[in-house]
Parts: sequence; C-alpha cells; structure tokens
Amino acid sequence: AAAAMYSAAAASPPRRDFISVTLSPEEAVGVGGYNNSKAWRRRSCWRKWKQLSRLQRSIILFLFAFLAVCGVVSFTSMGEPWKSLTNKSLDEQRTEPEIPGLKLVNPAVLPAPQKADANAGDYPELSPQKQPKLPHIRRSPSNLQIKPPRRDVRLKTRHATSKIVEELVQADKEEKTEKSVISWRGAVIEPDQSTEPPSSKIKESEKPSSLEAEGQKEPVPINERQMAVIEAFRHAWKGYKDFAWGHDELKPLSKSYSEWFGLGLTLIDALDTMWILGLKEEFEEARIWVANDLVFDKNVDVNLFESTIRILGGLLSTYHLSGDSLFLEKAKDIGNRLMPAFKTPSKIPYSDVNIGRGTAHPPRWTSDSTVAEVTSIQLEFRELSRLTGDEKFQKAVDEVMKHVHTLSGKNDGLVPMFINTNSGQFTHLGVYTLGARADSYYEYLLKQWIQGGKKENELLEDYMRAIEGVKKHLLQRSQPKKLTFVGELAHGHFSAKMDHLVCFLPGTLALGAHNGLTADHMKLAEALIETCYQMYEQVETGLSPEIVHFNLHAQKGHKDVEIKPADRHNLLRPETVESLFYMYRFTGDKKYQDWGWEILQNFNKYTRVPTGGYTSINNVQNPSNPEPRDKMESFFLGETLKYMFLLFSDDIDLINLDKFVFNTEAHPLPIWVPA
Ligand code: DMJ
Repeated sequence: AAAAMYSAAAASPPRRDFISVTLSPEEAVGVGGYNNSKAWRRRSCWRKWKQLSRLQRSIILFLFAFLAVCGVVSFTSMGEPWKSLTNKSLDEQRTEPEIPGLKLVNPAVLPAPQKADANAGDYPELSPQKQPKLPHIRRSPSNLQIKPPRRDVRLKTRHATSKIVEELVQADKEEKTEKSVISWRGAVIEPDQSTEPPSSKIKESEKPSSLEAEGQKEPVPINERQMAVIEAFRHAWKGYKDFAWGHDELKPLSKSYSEWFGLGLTLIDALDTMWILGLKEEFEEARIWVANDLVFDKNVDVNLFESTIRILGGLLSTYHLSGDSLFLEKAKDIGNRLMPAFKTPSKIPYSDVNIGRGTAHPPRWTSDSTVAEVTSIQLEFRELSRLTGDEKFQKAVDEVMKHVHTLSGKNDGLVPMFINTNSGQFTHLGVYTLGARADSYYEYLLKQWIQGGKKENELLEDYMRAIEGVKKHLLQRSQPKKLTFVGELAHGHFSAKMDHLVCFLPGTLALGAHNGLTADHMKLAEALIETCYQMYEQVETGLSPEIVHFNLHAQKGHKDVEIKPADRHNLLRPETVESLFYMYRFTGDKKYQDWGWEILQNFNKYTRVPTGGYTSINNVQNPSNPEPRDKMESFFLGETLKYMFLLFSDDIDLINLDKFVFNTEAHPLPIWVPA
C-alpha cells in the first residue's frame, strides 16, 4: 500500500484534499549520493515546504501547535505529583507518626469551633448518629499535642537490637526535623501563646538546657523514680492484659475481671498515661482495641459522671496528645449518647443513661442526683463542643452551672451533696463536705475558669466564696501535730472526719494560686498536703485509709489520725499523689517527690500482685495481712501512676500547666487560647 501511494503521488500533481509527500529522485536517500551539508539540508527543507499546498502547510502547522499545547499541559500536570510528593515527604518528616496509623498536624493555635453536622440530633434514639467522616485530623490543636517520649527505647527488653537501632535512627530523624516545630513531648514553644511566666519553681539547673530559650528543647532524660513508675505501670498492664483485656477492671487475684459498664474502662482510662509514659507498644495495642472493639451501641446503663470523666475525658485527652482522630470520633459518639441524661424537668441531669437505648433515669430509690456528679462533667462537654463546633454539649452543662450558681441552700459557698432533678433544688440541706459527693464541684469551678481563659467570673466568684466557706466552717487543727485538716459540717455540728478524696484540695488550691489567686491559698495548700501525707505516714502500712478522723484533743499514745474499722481500706486512690504533683511543680520542693516515692514503694509492698496487677486492700493497718480485695480500679492507671510519673519529672513541659488543665480523672485537656 505504501508503494502504491508513492507511485500515485509521483505520477500526478498532488490533490488538495489529502496529504502527500513528493520526493524528487535526487532527494531520495541512496539516489544520487548523500549530501548532508547544513546549507543543502536547509535549502532542501525549504524547497519541500514551498512545494506543499496551503492546506498541507496549515495542517502541519496545526499539528505542531497541537503538539506544543499537549506538551505544556502534560508538563504542568506532571508537576503536581512532584509537588505533592515533595509536600508529602516534608509532612512525613515533620509529623512522622510515632505509632503507625497516627498522624500529627500543626495548626498554629486552637481553632475556633466549627459547626458540626447540622443534622446530628441531640439524642441517639431520635436521630441516628451521623458521623461524617472527618479528615484524618480535623481540628487537633497540635501545638498542644505531645510527642510520646522515646524513653521506651532505653527500657525495652523485649525488642531485638535491630529494632532499637531502627527506632533510634527514626527518632533522630524526627528530632532533627521537629526540633524547631514542637518541643520534645513538651507542649508549646510558640512564644505568643505562653504569655505567662513559667509556672514552675523547679530550679533553673534542673530545667531543660538553654536550647529551650531558643524554642528548642532537649529531651529530659527520665530518672530512676520515673522508671520505677513505668515498671509499676507495666506490671499493672500485664495483669490487665493477661486476665481482663477489654473489660472494665482487673481482678488480679482471681485472675479475672469485673464489668461495670462493659466498655473497657481501664483500657480507656490508661490510654493517655501510656502516651505520657512513652509506652508505644502498649498504646498501639490499646488503640487497635479502641478501633475494632470499642462499641457504645450497647443496651447498658452507665453513670453519667463516671463515664464522662473516665471515657469521654480519656478519649478527648488522648486525641489531644496523639492527634489521632479515632479518639475524637469515639468521644463524639459517647458524648452524643450521654446527652439524654439532660432531658429532665429541671435540666439537672439524671445520674444514669442507657447509651444504647438513649434513655436516662435517676437511681431507683430517689430522683436526686449528686451535686459533684452534675457539676463535674463540664470540662469534658465544653471541650467536646469546642472540638465539634456543636454547642449542644456545652449548653447543657453550662446551664447546670448557671443554675447551681443561683441556688439557695449554700453555706458561704459550700454546697449540699444532693440536687433534685425535678425541682432543681438542693436536697438534704445542712450537710457540707469537701469529700464524697461534693469534692469535684469545687475543683471544676476553678478548672472551668482556667479552661475558658479566666473570663467566666461567676465560676471564680463561686470558687473564692467556697474556699472562704471552707476556712470558716471546715478547717481545724489536729493534735498532737497541729495538722490543718478539712472536716465536715452536719446541721451545725463539726465532725473531724476527712475523706482521702479531700486530698485533691491542696493541688487545686495551688493551681488557683499559680493562676493569680491569693497567696493565702498556697499557704493553705502547703498545710493541707502535709496533712494528707500524714494520713499515709501515720498508718502501719504507710498507705492512707479511705477516711480518717482527726484527734482534736491530745491524748497520750494517740496520733493525729484515727481510723475506724469500716474505713481502713485503700482503693489505690490518686488524690494525695495528685496534690504532691502540683505542689512540686509550683514550689520545686523535693520533699514532695520524696513523699510520693514513699507512697509508691508502699503500693509496691502491699498492693502488688505477683502475677500482674495491683489490688485495693481492706486493711491499711495490718502490714502482715492487708487483706487484698481483688480489684484494680481504673483510676490507678488513669490517675495514680500518671501523677506519680509527673511528680518525679523535672520537665515542666511534660503536661505544661499553663497549657493543660487536668479533668478530675487526670486527663489533660487544653486550656482554650483567648481569641
Ligand atoms: C476518680 O474517679 C476521680 O478522681 C473522682 O473525682 C474521684 N474518685 C476517683 C479517684 O479517687
């Protein structure tokens, strides 16, 4: 066919409606020799061009133009993958997840709330939860995200050397790329955000090196006491993993578990502790459980307060520390499912919610709720609103606070222990305590004020008034050591009874003083933490009972602390260690660390179960038989060991108290940045 075409073209002049190429014989290669001079080639090309018809020339020109356009287009589209490849690799360098599946981002400040899915209903049963898939990280304030420390590299025994080397190389890579962006597991290095003076009195020499001043921080090596906490955590975790994985609480002696809500309470409570302690492997395993097995669509009654502070609080703080949106999704899910609790005549929430059915109710025997419970869910719900942009969570809990603010029945700012969900009034008037059923009301007044940027004056007023009420009605001194303690008032009668729970107070007072409240509060904090320590020190096992009674009159052979048989149990509670942590942060006085160290050793001595886990005990007064109870409360991992680890740290950026506020279950939530 090609030959036929050639001869046809040679025989007759080219037709104008098709393209043909005519070659003269001497121009044909191989005919008449081969002349390859430049001039000859130019001339010959030009001659050929001139021989073409106008149509042919136009078509050729059009083809050239078309090819040129294609070239430009494909060049730019090839650039995109390059561009994104470059960006991706930069991002990867900057935010290389410490744990597979996690990614960190670095927006500059806490973003303003955005509207969440407008269709999302208030209650699961009314409008099935729509969980729009968020981009991997939606609104994580990454300047608050904390990189998990690399200390596990040093501690790992189960790992092959090659893995350690691999991690070191990886860690070094990360450090190089991140140094100028975010401090090592330290929250914030953005100068405009840290407007307040450093919080800690920890001595300059003990602070991270001078690199800090340049916005760069060297890892603060963990010390032996912190290592001991990690060891304790691992031991507790081993018990949980071996015998109670995915269940609420470990029963370490019977090597089984107990269920309360059936939601893996210990695992969720422990997530951010693992992150802070740098236990990557354990964290990753737990994350997989959360991703695959944590299901809230269950026909189960949960206590609103307990599930808020442990589950919602734990998920929110883990989201903030890790930047992993899985935890925010889960937090939204449980948050929505808890909302039916607020559907009461007074808007004071019921104590219990069925998170599968979307129904709520008070306890069977009363229509009252506990005051501490309805006023200690605010940090979590407010934060959930800020993160989702859905104001319904914050509205519900703010309403409770506003209502309680106006209520009568207080005594110089001190609140009764019960509130009725129908009338919205306090009940059982005349009994005042800083212990069970009222404790965290006071704690959350201050902490909400701090969380919101110290603008909500009613909260501060209520807090200040309450502390004056404590001083006026509840403070006494014991004999013989003259320990300042917080007793109780029942219908005008003072009782020298103090719950261990009250030991949150020194820490809270110190936090208030650090945030600019009167120095008197710090003085009181110092006196009270001494008392809380004595509640351990004066007892045979060196562990505090649940409740003590202080001696108001000196009696020969009697210490300050008396213990009734019904009160001599210890549930591995955190409050004293929590306050020791605040006191050390704000004063730098090493005695607080030493006291905490004694307590840890006594936990190890009397509550550690050899096959894994720790147990609450029945009798702190009997060192030869403390009577193990066979239960490890979730707050031992969520709070006690976390505060212990933080207490032994000299790194003020290991949960910087100017950036984070702890909820009452020791889950750090960000302090909102003022607009
Ligand atoms: C925790 O669940 C919380 O700290 C709560 O505020 C009080 N009780 C326990 C720990 O003792």
